[in-house]
Amino acid sequence: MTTQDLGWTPWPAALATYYRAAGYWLGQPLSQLLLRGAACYSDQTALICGQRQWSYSQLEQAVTQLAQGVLTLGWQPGDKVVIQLPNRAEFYLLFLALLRLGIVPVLALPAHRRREIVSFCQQVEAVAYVSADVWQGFDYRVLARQVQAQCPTLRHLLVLGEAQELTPWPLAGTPPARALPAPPPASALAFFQLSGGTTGLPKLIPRTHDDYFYSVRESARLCGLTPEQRFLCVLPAAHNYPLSSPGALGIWWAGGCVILAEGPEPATAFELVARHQINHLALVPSLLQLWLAQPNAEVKLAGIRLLQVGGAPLAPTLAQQAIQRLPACQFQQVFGMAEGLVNYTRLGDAEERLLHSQGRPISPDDKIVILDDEDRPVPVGQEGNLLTRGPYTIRGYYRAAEHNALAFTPEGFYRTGDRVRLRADGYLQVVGRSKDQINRGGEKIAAAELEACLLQHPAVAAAAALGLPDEALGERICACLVLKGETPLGLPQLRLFLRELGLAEYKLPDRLTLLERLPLTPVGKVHKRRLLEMLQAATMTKD
Ligand code: OOB
Repeated sequence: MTTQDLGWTPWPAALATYYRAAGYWLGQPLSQLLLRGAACYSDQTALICGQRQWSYSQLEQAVTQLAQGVLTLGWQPGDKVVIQLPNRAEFYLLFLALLRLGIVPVLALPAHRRREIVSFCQQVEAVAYVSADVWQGFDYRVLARQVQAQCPTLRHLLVLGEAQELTPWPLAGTPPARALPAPPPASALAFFQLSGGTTGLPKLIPRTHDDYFYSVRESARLCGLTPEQRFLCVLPAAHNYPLSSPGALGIWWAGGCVILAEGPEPATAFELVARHQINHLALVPSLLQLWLAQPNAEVKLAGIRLLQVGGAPLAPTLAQQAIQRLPACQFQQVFGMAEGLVNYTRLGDAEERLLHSQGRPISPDDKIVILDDEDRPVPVGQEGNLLTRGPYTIRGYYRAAEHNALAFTPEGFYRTGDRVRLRADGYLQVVGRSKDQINRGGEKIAAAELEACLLQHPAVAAAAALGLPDEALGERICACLVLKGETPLGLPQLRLFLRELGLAEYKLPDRLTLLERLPLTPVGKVHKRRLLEMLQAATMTKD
């Protein structure tokens, strides 16, 4: 099948052959992970969620049973299903059941709202949308009905919990214990991750069984995971980092135990750390800072043996604090992206590397290229734009030919939008980014998406969204607006307007600045760097 038929870009045949020959791609679907787990670690605990727990064989049985149930709904291999669930065991059960059947999930985050979910459902022509009933005060059933009104392909709105008139999960009746169809080929599209994005609407990232499985196995190996691992998942479970770097899937490859936390609040998370003898955490820098600021943090976290930090720039001073205050713990920086490439500092690396680098790639065949703005290679040690290609980095976003022509080179290298330096020791240092994206505590916001929403406000003549440096979150979102008339517009009103447009809460501006005009570049684009300097100068005079 061609790229056009599939909607996604497979690796060129010669490279695929090479990745197989090199042993990266084993030709096994991701469901193999679970079968192997049941065979190798059968009675050991695989998953804990609240008061419930599953051994490896129970997990495998529960997934098989759910897959049988899903078949009774009439979902077919190749169908797409948007999943939006909080950190509950059912997220993993459904994800694994769909992978087993070759039904392709789109992994939405609980924070997404109508605008994002409609876009995902429309892009993949989803047959179903799966959500919780109510979580953190938000009623997903209302969202589900709104989404269905805009997405005629949706046949089921499956609700975990109180479903009202929608389709309830647990599914009605016991499914017939029939044999499942053959699992999908490993080269097939397995599921979609979401891109932090740089454009008006979030792009979908097609991951295959072969490529993802490789990144999981290698991550587990180089992070030194063992059956003793007790991993507390505090970040949204669907995100690439807690799912596969090495995340829950890496833990199950290694025979360890995943414990789910509903959220990252220190009080509840610390309680789970104590109750379940947690020894492995994966955090973003803003959470690390918050957790270390809690009273007796070093006592409460004394049992941690592997502390991973990634998703956003980590200040060396904060890294040093963590290393000093948790001396029994291995510290690891993780610089990854849902598109593929993941870099880790290695266990046992010297402190200088742990503090000042973001690691090196998983695979010897992750090709790293660093180019200047004219696409010329820069010498080692010099800053430039990071491009990459390799056995688990996508070759194109889903159904996005126009954007792919910009985001990928003709040779298939992905333009990450990150500004990096390659050190003489082969490690990467992230120094900034060229992409117009805001990184708010690890959550990515495409400035263009927010700007498109801001421009929908009837009072707004021009809009620019910027990330302003912030002590706690790394960056906060500032909306800079030029208004059409004299009618004033305040931040609360603006946030309400954006919320009503159906934009996720984490994309709403933290700050609003009204200007007479936006500074422009010679070609008439908003001069973001100058705008940032103006805002910072204004803040300093105010202080
Ligand atoms: C992870 O994935 P995404 O897709 O949410 O975001 C990727 C982007 C990177 O391109 C980079 O701009 C930023 O997030 N980033 C970092 C970083 N890790 C990610 N920037 C500076 N330092 C780091 N350590 O965020 C992700 C995926 C897998 C593993 C870990 C993180």
